[in-house]
Amino acid sequence: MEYYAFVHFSVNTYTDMSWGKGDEDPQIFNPDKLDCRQWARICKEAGMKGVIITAKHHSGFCLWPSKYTDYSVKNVPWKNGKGDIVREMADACKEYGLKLGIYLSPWDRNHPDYGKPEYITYFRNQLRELLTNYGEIFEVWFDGANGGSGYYGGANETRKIDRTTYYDWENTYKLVRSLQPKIVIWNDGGDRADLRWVGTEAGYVGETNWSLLNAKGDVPEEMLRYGLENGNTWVPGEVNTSIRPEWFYHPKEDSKVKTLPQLMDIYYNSIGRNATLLLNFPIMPNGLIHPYDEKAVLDFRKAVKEAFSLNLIKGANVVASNVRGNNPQFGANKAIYVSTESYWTTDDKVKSASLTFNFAKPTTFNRFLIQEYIKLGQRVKSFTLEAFVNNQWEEVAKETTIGYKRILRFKTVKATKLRLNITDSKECPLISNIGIYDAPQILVPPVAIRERSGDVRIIPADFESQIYYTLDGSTPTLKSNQYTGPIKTDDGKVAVKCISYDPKSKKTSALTEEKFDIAKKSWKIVGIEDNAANNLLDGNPDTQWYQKNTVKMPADLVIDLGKNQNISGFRYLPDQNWWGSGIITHYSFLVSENGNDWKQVDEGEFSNIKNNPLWQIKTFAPQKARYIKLRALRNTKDDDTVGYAEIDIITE
Ligand code: FUL
Repeated sequence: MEYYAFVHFSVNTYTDMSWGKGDEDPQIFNPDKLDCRQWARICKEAGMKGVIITAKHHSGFCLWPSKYTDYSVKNVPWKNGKGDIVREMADACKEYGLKLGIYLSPWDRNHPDYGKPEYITYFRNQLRELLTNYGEIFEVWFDGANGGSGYYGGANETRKIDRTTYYDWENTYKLVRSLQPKIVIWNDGGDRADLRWVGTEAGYVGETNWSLLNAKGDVPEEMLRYGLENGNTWVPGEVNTSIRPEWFYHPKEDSKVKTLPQLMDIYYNSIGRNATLLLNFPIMPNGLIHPYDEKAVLDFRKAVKEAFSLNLIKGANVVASNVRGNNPQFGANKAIYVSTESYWTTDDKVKSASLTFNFAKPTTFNRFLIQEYIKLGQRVKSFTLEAFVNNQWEEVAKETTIGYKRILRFKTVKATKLRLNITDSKECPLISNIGIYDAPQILVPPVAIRERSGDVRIIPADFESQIYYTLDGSTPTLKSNQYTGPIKTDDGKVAVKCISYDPKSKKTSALTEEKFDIAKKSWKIVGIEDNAANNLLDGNPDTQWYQKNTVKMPADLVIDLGKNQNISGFRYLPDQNWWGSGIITHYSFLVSENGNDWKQVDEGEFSNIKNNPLWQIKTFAPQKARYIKLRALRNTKDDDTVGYAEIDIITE
């Protein structure tokens, strides 16, 4: 299916939280403009094949009137408790020719029995409702996330489950398959099912990407990313990511909708790397997808279509180093799509082979697309690509796996011939489609950061483009200031808007918008000698600092702001590396005027920080203070390491 949608909607849409706690009052749920037909129309126009709806997220709140709980749309103001969003979604999908998928969170922060065997019965009852009453379901999504704590019917406690045994997946899978024989089961832990998580929510999978894993045993994160060459089970990767930083709607992210270049990167790094793409729309409190998200996804659709509109390889004369039994059924020309059942292949046991394409005239291209005939398995282990330029062969790419689809991007070449060399394969290679394309360049918006000195630095994505910016809130144009180097500012807050401009194509990029709080020039980290600790104040998300071996949880980080400030919140960015450590999940925040007498002003969790390590923003009633203390209570690995990429405060 390649490409389908996620929609995230629940009670926490109304509380601006990433995860509901399970105690949200259903009375807040009132999507007065709810229109699943709008969601379906956008998905359809965006070229998607289906939609997966969060029928029940971690909050436990049900978007359908489940017989087994009152914590659902039965008890909300919307439609006087007579509505059913899963039904409306199913009807809209039918109308627009989309498939319907169901997300049902195993972790339920509302249910009193969560953690006990009774809950599994409840969970299966709900599954039965969802997989019986809404027609054909193409995919079911069993999220493995579990932060422990919850409302749990009023108990308000932390409950630990053993994720390898508690849910008894084997029997749940049997139930699912008996109700929906054609369904695809997604599960990121426990027993392997039909699709795997790729280990990140950032929108990419490994360049090497095997669709195999072993049916049993641990799956380290690294394996989620690359698959397992000799795994014994077919579990292709599904890249799940949101069109905004978070999964649920937050008004503050209206300026953070993914840009066209970001979405194109995601496309090449998911669909272009043998995975499917599951792209999420957060639903607004009024029940609609935001117009910015709609525009972004439709522009994305247009750009993908434009890039792949013309396969320039068609018409080339193709010669293969080997054709199975010299049989034209498997001839070299079958490497360019003829039908879903056609492919080029070699004699048995041939594990390296090449195809040479001779063009009638010099041909310009910057994309290469290739597909294996996947019904007979994923075979190719490595390949190279060469272009014949100025009478000699030049290597354009050297890669590993192909799979269902692989797309390569490279600098534009103009060649008279192209050669694909399959250099290693598990068995004789089977290639069902190849394409080359000349995709238009897309201008990437710049990145703005504020250094510790207070200077604002704007980083262009390439060498050719120019940057224009404003500091007064207005939208930059070519008449605004041109960026030439770090921008001096006073110590106060700064709002930067900037664009890239390519003088050659005369195109401008999407807008970058950043708001920075007071400068950190006079801040000091108290009691730390390590110079590297400055990394957490340098404005650069890619540098970090760890407290380890020296601290035990709870671990404190104390900062002297140099003078009293009116503080109404703080921001924490965890380590941005793929296997980042010391990621704080539970914290408290304290302030002090003199550095001795502390007052706790906030305590809580950073929801979903492990899978989506974004800026965590916490606010509280304004406090006058010169010292701040971020106390880490727990991290994602339950050890004593605390890592910080950045710390910032929010002032009145
Ligand atoms: C994660 C969840 O915790 C997020 O809230 C979101 O639903 C995402 C798709 O999966 O594990």
